[in-house]
Amino acid sequence: MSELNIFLGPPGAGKGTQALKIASEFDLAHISTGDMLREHVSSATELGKIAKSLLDEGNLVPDELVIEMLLERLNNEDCKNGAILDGFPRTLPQAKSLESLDKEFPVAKVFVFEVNEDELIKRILLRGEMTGRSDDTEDSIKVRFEVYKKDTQPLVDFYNEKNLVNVIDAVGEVEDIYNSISRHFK
Ligand code: B4P
Repeated sequence: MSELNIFLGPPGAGKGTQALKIASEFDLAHISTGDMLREHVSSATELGKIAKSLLDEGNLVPDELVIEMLLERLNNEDCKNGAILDGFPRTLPQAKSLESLDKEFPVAKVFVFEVNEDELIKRILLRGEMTGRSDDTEDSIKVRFEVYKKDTQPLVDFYNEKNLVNVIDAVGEVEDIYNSISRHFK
């Protein structure tokens, strides 16, 4: 049995930053569906060709494609000790797809990152300037926030009903936020 830990939160909330640190400290696989999709785009795979414009606009990639990609990834040897899911699930169908894996890959904890919108915009635009990431633009940010509210935020209630949610105040120093998450893994 390999436990899954879900990092849920709006774009720019620091999920990726914290997932990297927690995964490395506790020997867990770090699975970022955003990173995986960007790799598909840069290698111009069939999935990458479908995903490119959706990512750039700030829209989600269709559930069936992301679910298939995730399920395949969970077969990797590095998931045996458990994994951090960074950016998955993002919709109710995606969350339900995990329920069907409950025996082998139960969801152990869900961390909900809370950051106000002004701070999120600041972080994303700064990253856009520094890295040139093609979805870190004002137009795409607007869409990403709308999509988050409509499709992803309902998952907080979904996991609250299962008593799995830990709310994280994700504004402040990276190290302080890391400490508030890591204590749940000790
Ligand atoms: P992601 O790559 O997951 O992008 P995101 O949600 O926008 O998160 P991001 O990487 O910005 O967040 P982080 O919080 O780490 O997804 C990109 C796209 O892929 C989606 O829009 C969608 O199209 C597609 N996709 C991915 N998963 C999908 C799924 N399951 N289903 C369908 N489509 C999917 O960024 C934080 C930034 O803030 C960083 O620059 C960091 O340096 C900075 N930061 C972190 N902590 C900070 C702190 N404490 N203070 C200040 N700055 C901080």
